[in-house]
Amino acid sequence: MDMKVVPVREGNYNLKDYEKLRENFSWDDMKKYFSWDTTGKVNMAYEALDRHAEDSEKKNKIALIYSDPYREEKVTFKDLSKASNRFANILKDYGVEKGDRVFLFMPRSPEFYTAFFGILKVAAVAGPLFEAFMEQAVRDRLQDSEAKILITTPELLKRVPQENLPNLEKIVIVGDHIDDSDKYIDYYKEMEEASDEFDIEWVDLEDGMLLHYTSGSTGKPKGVYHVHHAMIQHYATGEWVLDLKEDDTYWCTADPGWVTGTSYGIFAPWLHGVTNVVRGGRFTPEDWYNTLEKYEVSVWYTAPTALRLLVSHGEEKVSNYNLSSLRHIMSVGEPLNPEVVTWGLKAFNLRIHDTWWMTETGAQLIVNLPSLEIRPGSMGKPIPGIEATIIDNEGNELPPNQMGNLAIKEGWPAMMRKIWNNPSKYESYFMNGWYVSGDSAYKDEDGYFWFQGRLDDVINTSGERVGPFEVESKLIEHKAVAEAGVIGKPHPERGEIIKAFITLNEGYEETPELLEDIRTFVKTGLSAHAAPREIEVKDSIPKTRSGKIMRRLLKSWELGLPTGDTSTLEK
Ligand code: 6R9
Repeated sequence: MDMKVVPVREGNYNLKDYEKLRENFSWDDMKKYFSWDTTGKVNMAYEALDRHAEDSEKKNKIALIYSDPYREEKVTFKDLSKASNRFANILKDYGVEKGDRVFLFMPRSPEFYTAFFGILKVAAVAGPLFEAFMEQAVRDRLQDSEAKILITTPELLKRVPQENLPNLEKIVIVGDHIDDSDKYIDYYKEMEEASDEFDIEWVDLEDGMLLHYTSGSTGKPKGVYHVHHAMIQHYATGEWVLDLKEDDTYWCTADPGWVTGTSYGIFAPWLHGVTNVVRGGRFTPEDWYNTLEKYEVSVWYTAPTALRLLVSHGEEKVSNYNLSSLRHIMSVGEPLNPEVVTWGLKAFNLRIHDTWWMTETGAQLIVNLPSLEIRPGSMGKPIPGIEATIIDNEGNELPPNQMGNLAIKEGWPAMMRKIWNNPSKYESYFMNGWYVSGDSAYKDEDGYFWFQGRLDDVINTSGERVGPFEVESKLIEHKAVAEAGVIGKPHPERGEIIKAFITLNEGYEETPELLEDIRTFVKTGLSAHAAPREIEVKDSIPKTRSGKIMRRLLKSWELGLPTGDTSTLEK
């Protein structure tokens, strides 16, 4: 494999020496950044919001720049703090207490963030749901969490089940709604009447804050439960990885229905008191570049699927915009194809920094720090305070360059504290003191981690292990290929053969010659055994809302099997 390295760049970053950071590091040392170190009282909403609103120099700073095709709004720390006080009062009036689950089923908007902080201020547990969920997905989550209150919009209310939710007491409607039964709360009306003073509910570090539902390879989605303690790691990675500085304008493109949209769309930027851009609605490449240009975004956290879309629309587009404010780009959610890193250097003249973590881990664990050289295709190295390794199925550590299960030494601040209502599922993540990720990877001699696939996705063809990501990366280097999803298809002789689903770039048509050319391209560029024996052209590749290729779904289609839970499928 091509091992070109992208060296560290001076100037743009607050470079911190990796080894020095790791030396004698203790999470306890990070406490000094928070008021609870002296008061003993904690609440994420205080540290991320009210603290700035109380600071005479910060209070009138723009906390949130919200925009969608129909609306643009700038909200200061003070105003967001006051508004969330109002919402906290509403929740309290309706009897919400510490630990109650309050769910949000609504698009990104200033109201979303107001309500979110209001929930934390009463010490309830927030459960954000993707706005594109259909009724069954909403029901599963509200039932399992036994949510007491749901906040939604009139449009989305149609997808909120009205039966079999005995715990759901009230539905807050953000917008016009005619039904005046006392089940509904009119958001705008009550916000006007509520006081903007609120005594925040102080909690313990280990008290619950957030419930994110995520799909595994089997069964119903599981509720991953996070606590206020996580803020230490959000703050720390905000400094080391996001490289946030006082005057940054930061944009995380993720929806808060996904953990990236809360940990890094809410907590990390606001713990650092930076201006946070939120863009609602669907995007075109023009939209993305416009957003970066218009708000002079300096730090940008996005995902490979978005970057690949930009790549497919060409580098020339980038030069139509003034992106001179942009100084730092990061990616998460899926393997970052080396081709995209190379493209980023040309298109933005910037390194794209991959970061690896999971809903369960709550915050970044393996990253490309600005002060580390980038090895394209690698996820980077563990952050300070984190020990990562590769283990075999018995939980033994493996030497460098051997593929196995990526595992993390138990016990870091942002780690999930339970799986809601499912202790045995929670237990199943751990072995010999390691948190076992379910991702296959290897570590090179220098401590860089290389992602190979979800363990359940790894292809075994004629005894050769092939990571679908490697093949997908090669496929999209072909000039005709926009996106690719690769699976192993059972084969009587070879165990599995490689089947690729692809979409084509504009201007290309499916012909037998083109498919053969693509096959040869992989065969000569990667290896014969990695070349897909079958290629099928699609209009789109099924992905989760966080941008992961749903290989499981491709496989079910291929084998004519039931498709199982597809509630996180991007429609
Ligand atoms: C934050 C988030 C977790 C799974 C994880 C892995 C994949 C995430 C990645 C990556 C390769 C990266 N993943 N980041 N794979 N390189 N930089 O994505 O959480 O939605 O729970 O997904 O995503 O397979 O196990 P979540």
